[in-house]
Amino acid sequence: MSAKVFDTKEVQDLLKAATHLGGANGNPRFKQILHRLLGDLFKAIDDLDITPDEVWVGINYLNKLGKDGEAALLAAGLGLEKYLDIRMDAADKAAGIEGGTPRTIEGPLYVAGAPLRDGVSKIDINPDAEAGPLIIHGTVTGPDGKPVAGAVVECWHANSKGFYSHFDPTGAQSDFNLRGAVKTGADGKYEFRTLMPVGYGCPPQGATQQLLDEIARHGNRPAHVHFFVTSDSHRKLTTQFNIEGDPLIWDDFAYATREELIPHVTEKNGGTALSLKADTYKDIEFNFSLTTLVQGKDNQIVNRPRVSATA
Ligand code: MBD
Ligand code: FE
Repeated sequence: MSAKVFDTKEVQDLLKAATHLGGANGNPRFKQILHRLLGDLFKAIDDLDITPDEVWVGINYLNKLGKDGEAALLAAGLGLEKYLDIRMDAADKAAGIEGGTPRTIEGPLYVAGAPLRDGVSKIDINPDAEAGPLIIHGTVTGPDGKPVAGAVVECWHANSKGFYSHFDPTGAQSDFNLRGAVKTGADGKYEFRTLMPVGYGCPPQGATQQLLDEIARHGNRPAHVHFFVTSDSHRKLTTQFNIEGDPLIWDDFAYATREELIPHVTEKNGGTALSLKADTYKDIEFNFSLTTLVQGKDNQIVNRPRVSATA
C-alpha cells in the first residue's frame, strides 16, 4: 500500500478538525503545536509506509512509557533534553552572552526541598559501605570574576549502586540522602561533604531500556553530580560534572558530557578531622561562573514538573 494521501484535502481537513485549528476557543499555541506534530506524524506514516501494526506498537509503547513514569527519562535518552541545551547555547551566542560555566541537562531525578545550610553541607545521611568519602567544593563567581554572596548551590547525585534517593527501587535511602543545598557567604564558597557516586543505568524492565534495546544502545551514564546554582542577580545555572576516569564519560546515554565539566579528582588525607568516614578522601574543586540577567530577567529558567519533599 503505497498510495500517498497526506496532501489530499480529506487528510488536511482531518488534521485541522482533529486539532480544532481555526476553530473557536482553546489554546491557540497548543493547537498550533499539536497540528504540526500530528501532521508530521501523519506525513511520516505516509512517507515511510508505516503499517497499522507498527502504529499500534507505538501507541501501546506510550501506555507502557506512562505506566513506568519514564517519559522524562526517555527524553534524556533520545537527546531531546540535550537538544534544548543546544538551542539555549545558540540563543546565548546570538545574544552575545559568553563565558560562564556551561549548562548541561537537568535530568529527571531532582527533588526540591533539600535542607539549606550556610557554606557547607554534609549530605550523606545513609551508610553506603561501597562508597568512599568525597568533598566537592568551589567558589561561585559572577561575570566580573568576583565571588557571589547569597548564591544557592543545590547538588544531587547517586549512591554506589547508581540509585538516587526518592527513586531508589531498593528503598535503601531516605528522602534527601545525597541531596543538599548550600548558601554562599561573602567569599562565594560552597562545600558538600558526601560519598563518591557511581553511574546510573536505566531500569532494565522499563520502557526506556526497551526502546534502547531495539536500537542496540545502552542506557547508562557515567558517574556524575548535578547542580543548580541560583542567585538573585544572575541567571540560574543547571549543570553537572562527570567523575574523571569513568569509562562512559564520552558514551553517556543522555549526552550530557562537556569538555569543561570533567574536573580533576585528587586524593587527600585529613578526612577524619572533618568527620568523614575515612581519613583518605577524594576532593573535587569545581567553580561556578554565573552569567548576568538579560534585561533584568532570568531567561533560562525552565519550568517543568519536579518532585518535591520536605526534609
Ligand atoms: C540520571 O541520573 C540522569 O542524570 C539523567 C539525565 C537521566 C537518567 C538518570
Ligand atoms: Fe543524574
